[in-house]
Amino acid sequence: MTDADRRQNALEALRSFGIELPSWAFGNSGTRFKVFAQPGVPRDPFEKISDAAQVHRYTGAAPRVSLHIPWDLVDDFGKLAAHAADEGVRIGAINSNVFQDDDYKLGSLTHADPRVRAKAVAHHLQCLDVMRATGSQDLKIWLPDGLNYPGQDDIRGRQDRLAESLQQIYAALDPEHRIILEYKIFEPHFYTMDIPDWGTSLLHCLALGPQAMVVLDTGHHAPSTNIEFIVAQLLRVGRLGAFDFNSRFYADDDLMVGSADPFQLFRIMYEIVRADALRPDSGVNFMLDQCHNIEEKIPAQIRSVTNVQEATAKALLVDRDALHEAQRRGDVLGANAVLMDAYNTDVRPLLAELREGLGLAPDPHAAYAASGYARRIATERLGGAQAGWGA
Ligand code: AOS
Ligand code: ZN
Ligand code: ZN
Repeated sequence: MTDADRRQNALEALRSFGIELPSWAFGNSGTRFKVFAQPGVPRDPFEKISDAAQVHRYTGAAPRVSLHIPWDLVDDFGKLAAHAADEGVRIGAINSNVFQDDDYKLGSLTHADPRVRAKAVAHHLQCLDVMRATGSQDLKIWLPDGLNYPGQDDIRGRQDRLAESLQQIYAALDPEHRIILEYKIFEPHFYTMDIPDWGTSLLHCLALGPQAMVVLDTGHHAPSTNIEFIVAQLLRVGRLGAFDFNSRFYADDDLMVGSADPFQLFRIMYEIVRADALRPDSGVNFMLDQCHNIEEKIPAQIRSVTNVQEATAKALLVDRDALHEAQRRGDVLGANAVLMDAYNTDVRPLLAELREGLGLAPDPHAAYAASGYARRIATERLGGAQAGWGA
């Protein structure tokens, strides 16, 4: 395949590549020290979707928005889905929330008390109803459950209770639904989490059945974990359901994807391309899970989308024949050079061409800045409480 052919293939693959945005990226957020308010921030889930739609309008690559229940609770979810359609986007994954209720202090789906477990299961069934009303297919489960002290509870008993609770939720899925199950090494608990790693998530998914898949949040690992290895492994067994993309320097930083380590993002996307998992029907939902504390939110989401697109374009430009040949010959330096050549390519002109082909401005950042939207929402959204990272 020639360079020109690879370029054409990359353009074609990128045309149908979509990244899902989190509704909570558009609300006010901060750290545990302070939440910073920004002018024009959405006052309700409808306005969050309108803001997310701006990102799609200028990138052409962000067609869905994940919701969070109860932060995005509305009386009429059909109306919210219709609003999304009017704005040119769709509702994506529905995130449950079992981390803000006193009942869940010692666990939710793993809790020792059957009453608390039943309440947590019922919350997930409510999320399934939201999925039915919005046309969403993914129920995203991240559990805050875990232990702070050795002996605090029985590690194995908690796994058994988790399996049983998940089974009850799984049994309520419609045929087109999936459970996507996230893992996290630590936080809010520090001795152990109940789903601390991809192995635990995968074991639960395998026990549940084919409609259960693993979510890989790029910020949820120990430093220097080889994340692309996990990606390759989960793809091999057909259980990579979704990403929560973000960037981390230290822990679960939730910063803009690709900002700390664009090379890691490229390596991850190469494994995706290698497995032909970029296709919209591959079953991998490419979501962002980020908060923007000090930077403007809509431009930060645009930057995140373009960062993922750049890493993906580079991954698509890898000369895989040359790489395979070098690997077969045992040419260590040659194989590494093939990968680095693609990584060092400036793909911004390719992405500008992609956007022009879609009828968009070549630079989405400039186009959004020129649109006047930020000024308009700052003036129009003066009344009412602004939505925060939570409600
Ligand atoms: C928490 O650390 C996880 O990343 C979850 O995906 C969580 O639901 C998300 O950050 C929104 O709260
Ligand atoms: Zn996450
Ligand atoms: Zn997280």
